[in-house]
Amino acid sequence: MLTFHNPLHNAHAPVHEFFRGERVPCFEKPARQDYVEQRLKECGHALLPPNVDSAAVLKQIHAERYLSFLQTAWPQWLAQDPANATVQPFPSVWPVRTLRSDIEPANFTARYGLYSMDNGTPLAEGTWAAAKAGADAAASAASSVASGAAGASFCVTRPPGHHAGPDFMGGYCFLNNAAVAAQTLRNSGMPRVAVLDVDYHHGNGTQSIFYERSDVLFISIHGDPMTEYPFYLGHADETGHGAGAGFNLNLPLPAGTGFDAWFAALEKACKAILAYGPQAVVVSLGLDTFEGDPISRFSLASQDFSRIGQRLAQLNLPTVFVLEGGYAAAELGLNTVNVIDGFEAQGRQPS
Ligand code: OKP
Ligand code: ZN
Repeated sequence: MLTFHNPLHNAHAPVHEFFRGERVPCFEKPARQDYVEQRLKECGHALLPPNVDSAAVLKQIHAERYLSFLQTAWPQWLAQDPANATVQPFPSVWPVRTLRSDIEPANFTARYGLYSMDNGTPLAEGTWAAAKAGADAAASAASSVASGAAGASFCVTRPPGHHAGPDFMGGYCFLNNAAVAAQTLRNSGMPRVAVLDVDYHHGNGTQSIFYERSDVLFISIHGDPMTEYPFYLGHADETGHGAGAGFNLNLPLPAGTGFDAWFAALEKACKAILAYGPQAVVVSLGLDTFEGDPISRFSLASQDFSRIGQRLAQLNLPTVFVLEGGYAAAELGLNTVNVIDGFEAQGRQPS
């Protein structure tokens, strides 16, 4: 497995987020990737820097005006008041139903809200640099599989990406790294790509990006949106639209779900992937299904992640893993390596 990483992830380091009405230290913090890198190195996995520029692919999956906003958000925030250098911006107003989103207001906070689905995705000075380098790492991991240089690859990155939609950030996500990987595989000439999202939270951004397309199948196993973030998408009746009808599969599970029920959902997902007949699979690998996760409510144990890796290898398809969530930072390295080792051990056995 070739492992790429985001060398600039540290540039994205906002201080606070809102949690139950209080400002608390960010759960999505640089230490997460540091722990993963440390464990990968200990286990003999080399970390490669990105070698592909994702700029063109980003334009295929995100709106131009959203990308421009992200790229210039921090300078605009400073232009409003130089004292903002040490202040973290948060959106506080959103164009919900009946309000206009076609006009970009001149006010910075209004534009921030226009391009956000929540107030839980704080911007920092280096957000664009970090997010762009992460998208480059995802494109690199996908390219290595598309070229046949690797049968499987892994993209270690933060901030995560699967909540980021065509023209909005949300849920700590800015650029949709899994969508970048899937689109990169499509651009290489593969007719069909499957995205399997196993993060605790529904991958609303990825679903929306591909909802009307039949060339990318999206499948997600996640906490039931009736009670879990992102709340407003991720129900079982969302099956795709237009050309994409039948190419979206949501498998919501109740908070509290343990490994057996979770694995049964994974089995359904694997069957659907094989029925689709893709040339490659992108795995949006969130590890916040872990029992020790501070913001999620499934109860998978560290050793369960080896079985997940093993099962995914049995698909016997070119595979690109992209790191998403996982907030028990100290255990994130172990849980990540367990997926990789389970995947690779399976590959060494006759199936
Ligand atoms: C991102 B990923 C609200 C805190 C909750 C939403 C969780 C985002 C999870 N202030 N934020 O899917 O792991
Ligand atoms: Zn998550």
